[in-house]
Amino acid sequence: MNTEDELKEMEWWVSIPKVELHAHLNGSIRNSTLLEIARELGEKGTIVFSDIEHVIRKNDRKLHEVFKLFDLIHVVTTDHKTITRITKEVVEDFAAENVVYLELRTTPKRNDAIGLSKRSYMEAVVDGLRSVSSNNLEINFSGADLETFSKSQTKMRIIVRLLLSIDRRESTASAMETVNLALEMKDMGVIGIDLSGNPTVGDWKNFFPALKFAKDQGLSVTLHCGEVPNSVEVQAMLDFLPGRIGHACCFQDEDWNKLKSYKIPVEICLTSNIRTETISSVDVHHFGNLYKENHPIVLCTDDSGVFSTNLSTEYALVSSAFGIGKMELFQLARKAVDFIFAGNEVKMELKKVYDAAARTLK
Ligand code: 6MZ
Repeated sequence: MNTEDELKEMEWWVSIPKVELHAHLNGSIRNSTLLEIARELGEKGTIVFSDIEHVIRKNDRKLHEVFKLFDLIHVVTTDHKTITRITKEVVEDFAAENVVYLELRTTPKRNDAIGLSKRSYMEAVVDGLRSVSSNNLEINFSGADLETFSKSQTKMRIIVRLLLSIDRRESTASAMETVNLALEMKDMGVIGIDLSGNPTVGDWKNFFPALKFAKDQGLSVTLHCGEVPNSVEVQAMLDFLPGRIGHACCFQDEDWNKLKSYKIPVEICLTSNIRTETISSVDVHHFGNLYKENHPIVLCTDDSGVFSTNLSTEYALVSSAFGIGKMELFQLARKAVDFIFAGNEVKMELKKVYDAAARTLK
């Protein structure tokens, strides 16, 4: 394929409506923004810019290095003003490539030194969402006014909902605090809980009480599951019957059997898995088998900033690596609507978006 054909091909993947269900806020920051903020902090003497610059610019990171990078990113981004800014930019970037529904996840953080609480962190995120609407982009994030929103024909539109992440480093009490915060912020677009963070850290038993409480209270739950080999944990996670799981890279036969019999949807993060070497190459990625068996799956980016990708690129990659045609992948994108955590009203709205797109696709 020559460059012109490649560009046309990519335009097509950008043009189809897409649903993003696994995107971490601080992993999705633009590199340019990260470097700009780091440079400013360097000038103020808060950090040494050159120490950070080469880590940010580095592209091939193994899984354990990714978590070191996140600690660094958090030093640079975790204040109210920056959180508001990056939330706005991340949503705008997804909207610009026709992501019509985004479940954005982030870990509420506390830093007493700068007066940051988990709640004020999340309020800064919501401020970022509020500031998204502009002349050419409209956002619906709280569920209110969905009817008016769906009638707007002139602007680009994106529906955003929030998932609060529990970091595997957190204690049970801290995880419980996050779940209570999620319940308090239901009317601000928070619909669920995610368990993430370094998979070699922490114990399922510590998170279980908070996750069970979340589920009992009607919050949806998604779990990072099987990023490293740990069959005991994977089995316990699957038996918890989460609404979805992310990754599923290091599964044994018994894990696949259970996943498939429970029909738990899997958030597939191809580029992330390859870059972190949790899967050795695209052609042996479990996407192939799950797609063939018609298991519920959704293509996602994970950390578009950290792994220099976007959702359109993930679709293009799947198409070329597995030889799947455009219309088949359009149908896969549409099917993802069934696995979102938002309710039926949003699902119906999104199906309308897909039906309209199907009429104009070439
Ligand atoms: C596990 C991950 C992750 O929450 O500060 N995170 N956890 N596996 C991954 N795959 C590579 N990618 C990101 O976003 C960054 C945080 O998300 C989790 C980590 O806890 C990371 O610190 P927020 O917005």
